[in-house]
Amino acid sequence: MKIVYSNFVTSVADGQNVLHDGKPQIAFVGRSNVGKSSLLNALAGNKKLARTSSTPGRTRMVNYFLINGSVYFVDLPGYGYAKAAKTLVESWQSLIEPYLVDNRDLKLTCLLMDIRRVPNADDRQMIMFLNYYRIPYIIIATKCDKLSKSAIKPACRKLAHAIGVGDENVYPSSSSGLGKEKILEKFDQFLKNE
Ligand SMILES: Nc1nc2c(ncn2[C@@H]2O[C@H](COP(=O)(O)OP(=O)(O)OP(=O)(O)O)[C@@H](O)[C@H]2O)c(=O)[nH]1
Ligand SMILES: [Mg+2]
Repeated sequence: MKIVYSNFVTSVADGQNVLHDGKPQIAFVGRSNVGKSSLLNALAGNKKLARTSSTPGRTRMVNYFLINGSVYFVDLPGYGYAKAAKTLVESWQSLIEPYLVDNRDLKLTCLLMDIRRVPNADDRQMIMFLNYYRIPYIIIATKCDKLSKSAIKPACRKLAHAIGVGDENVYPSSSSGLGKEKILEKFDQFLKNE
């Protein structure tokens, strides 16, 4: 997939109003602050597309970005932000879950995990959830620029091992564009498999 243009379409604050217009969707989920919005921007080659912030909890709605006029990248609120436990439960129940379950337009979910961190209970719950509902997903390891080049592959392997998936399902990335080609290639595969 070569991304030529991208634009913001809409934000949805209520799980009842998620968008279904027949265009395929690729979603970005993961802990708050893991780098979902930043990765989406890196892939699209547009730093101003999704809002990013060093303060966790920046993305609070389901945000739809149209890529090349034909595929949505969907930025979801993060989970696991301890200081906003109540809001978190609310956003999970009111947005993340209704977005993901029975979403016929959702072709792939990218579950993001910080390459430097050990998966926590929230991440494990997310994986169980994706498995339970048979939602196709890949793992994207974020912030790989924080590691030396030689440390990236072993760290991805360790992450794969920790969550019980094959090494080939973990894709290294960074907001500077590392890993972008392979991730976009993978997107193409899932979009073709309709
Ligand atoms: N070094 C480095 N920092 C990153 C990278 N990706 C994101 N960040 C930083 O991590 C912080 C969070 O990034 P966001 O993209 O806003 O994270 P998010 O997952 O969308 O966060 P929420 O919307 O709050 O759930 C920001 O300060 C980013 O600059 C990366 O690849 N490398
Ligand atoms: Mg965000």
